[in-house]
Amino acid sequence: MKLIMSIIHDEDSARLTTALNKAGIQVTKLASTGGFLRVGNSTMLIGVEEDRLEDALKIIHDCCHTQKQTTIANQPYTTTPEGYVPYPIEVTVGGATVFVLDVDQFLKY
Ligand code: 2BA
Repeated sequence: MKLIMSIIHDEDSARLTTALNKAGIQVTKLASTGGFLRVGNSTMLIGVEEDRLEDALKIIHDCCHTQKQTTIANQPYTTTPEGYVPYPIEVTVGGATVFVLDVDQFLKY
């Protein structure tokens, strides 16, 4: 068995959950926060048998889209007598950051 941990944009989470459920793949959504942008994203925990792994990865690929987001850079753009001048930078987020882990044991009590 494999555990997929996938960090995705909040906006994609409902579409992804629906698509996984339609394919008979169970998922748990965790509310998470990115360390760089410090805004909310979603972490999806998906446990699958190995023969469903590629199905699950394809669904994640198809449901999650890249997005551009703007943040304030934490490095000064210029130094002035007044000091620090913050400036906006644009980053491309996602579609999905995916980790695939081996599962030693899967138990339900
Ligand atoms: P954040 O940490 O909020 O990062 C959002 C986006 O900002 C990243 O998109 C990337 O394009 C950019 N970024 C991140 N760190 C940067 C840096 N030091 N300098 C310049 N740009 C930077 P993604 O790479 O698609 O990542 C989306 C979210 O996935 C991340 O949100 C984080 O929550 C998670 N993530 C990505 N890689 C990870 C990793 N290796 N370990 C754990 N979480 C990860």
